[in-house]
Amino acid sequence: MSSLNHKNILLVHPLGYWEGAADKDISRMANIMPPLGMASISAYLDRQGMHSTIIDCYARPDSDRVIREYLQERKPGYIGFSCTTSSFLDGIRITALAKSVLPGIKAVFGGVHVSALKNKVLEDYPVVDYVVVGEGEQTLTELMQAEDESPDAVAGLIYQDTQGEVRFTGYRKKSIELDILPFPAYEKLTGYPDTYKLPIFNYPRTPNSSCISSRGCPYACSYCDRSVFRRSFRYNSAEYLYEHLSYLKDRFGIRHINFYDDQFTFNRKRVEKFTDMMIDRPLGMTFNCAVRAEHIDFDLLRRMKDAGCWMISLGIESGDENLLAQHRQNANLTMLAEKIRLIKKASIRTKGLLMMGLPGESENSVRKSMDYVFSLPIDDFNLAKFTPFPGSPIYENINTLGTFEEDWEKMDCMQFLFVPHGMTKERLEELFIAFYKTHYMRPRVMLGYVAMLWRSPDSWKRFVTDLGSFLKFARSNKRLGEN
Ligand code: B12
Repeated sequence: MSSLNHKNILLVHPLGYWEGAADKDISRMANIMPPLGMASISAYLDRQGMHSTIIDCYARPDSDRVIREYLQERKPGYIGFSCTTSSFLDGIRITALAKSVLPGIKAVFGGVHVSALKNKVLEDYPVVDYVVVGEGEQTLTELMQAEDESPDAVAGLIYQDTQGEVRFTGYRKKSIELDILPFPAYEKLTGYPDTYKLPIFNYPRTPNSSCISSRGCPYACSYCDRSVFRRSFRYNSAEYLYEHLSYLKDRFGIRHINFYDDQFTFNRKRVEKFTDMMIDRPLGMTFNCAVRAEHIDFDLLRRMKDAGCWMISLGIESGDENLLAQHRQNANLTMLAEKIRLIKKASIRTKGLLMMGLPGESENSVRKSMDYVFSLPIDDFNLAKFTPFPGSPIYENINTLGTFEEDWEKMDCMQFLFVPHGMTKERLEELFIAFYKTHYMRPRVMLGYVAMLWRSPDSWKRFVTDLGSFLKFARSNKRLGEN
């Protein structure tokens, strides 16, 4: 359809939660985070002379109508989707809607789910025209520049050739140097920063935002899908990072940042430099980050505290060392406990990230996890229901390790779709509730939440405002999706 503008793309972040939970709208209420991958692509495209608009369905309850109107008025040549497993089918639904409005529009899918499934996406969902495997900035720009003429010359792309064969042009030879990227196009996210909310009790003040300063993770845990960045680990320099935060402060008034890097402290020198800059030229901002125990020590933690670090999350996953050793490298619970104590000693809040229902999980291993977590000075924790994602090493032989109901829309880590041998779904649910109940009933933890009245007043405001929905949600035995 020649009237379409091939230099224009509508980028859509579809909803990634199961319909059963959607009516409670807990996901929107609990935490809404900016889709940083799409915002990065959008800023990059604009710099290359393309036009892009972002519609984040999480932030726009009326997104179908907004999408339809945009397509009718602006007639973009492309519609692009950023999908996790749980949001993929919503992306497919919106593609059908888009093609009914603009029959010639091309649908491009990117993100973790399609990067893992590759050719299968086009084979099973003919409504999809292109899949971008891995980082999207350059591949999408080249695709839009090619205007359908020679997609075979665009690396990182899956398309259907004139014979109807689905082809992958192969991985891009070089990963992007992160300091050459413009800052994500936050300004294109409707209502940013106020529409976006970090999980309650996870920040001291507002406005706040999430941010990414590196890509990739050098580790290979059984449950983690690394199809997008594969084994690479790249990061923004301390200078770029400082500039990024100054920009967020000056342009949007952001006062707290949640870094969602897989390994914020992996490069010690970078963190030393960054913390020096934050101490010498304070921005009046605080931050949270996630680390691996191997990559922190007391000296670094003290610097981080002085630079504004408010909370550190640490992947514990399980308190059963034998189980842990089956799923991640360097499973050393003694070392992990020492590092958690060091974080507390540096007066930084700690959050433990755990999973329940991994292959090999038993009544005994859950008890061990509870004993372990409750023996530590952890302030908060998140217990995810283990979900085997396509692209994760464990996915390959998951059906030999238990029973797995592979229902993508429900794969939001809030349901036990996988039940390990020797366990039942009902028992896992009971243990899950027992884990949280025991945590919240402890006097130290209760006092910690009371202290949040002055440490994170906005969280309490949100909690009280949304109490009805929280209670309804708690009764339905689910836990908010967060990490
Ligand atoms: C931040 C984060 C969140 C945040 C915010 C998510 C959001 N709004 O984007 C929160 C906490 C809300 C969250 C929630 C969940 N998350 Co999460 N999250 C992440 C995390 C840590 C970083 C994502 C990110 O910003 N990366 C940085 C950007 C630059 O990378 P990117 O998004 O991948 O984008 C690049 C490419 O993928 C590609 N691309 C992306 N979109 C598009 C679109 C087009 C058109 C094109 C061409 C290319 C393209 O180009 C981008 C730039 O190069 C990742 C792990 C990771 N390190 O990536 C997990 C991760 C994405 N999450 C994961 C999961 C499981 C979830 C939850 C289901 C679980 C839960 N309960 O927490 C929910 C569901 C959310 C949903 N919408 O579906 C899994 C997804 C696995 C899967 N197959 O689904 C990941 C991969 C972690 C893991 N390894 O297991 N998450």
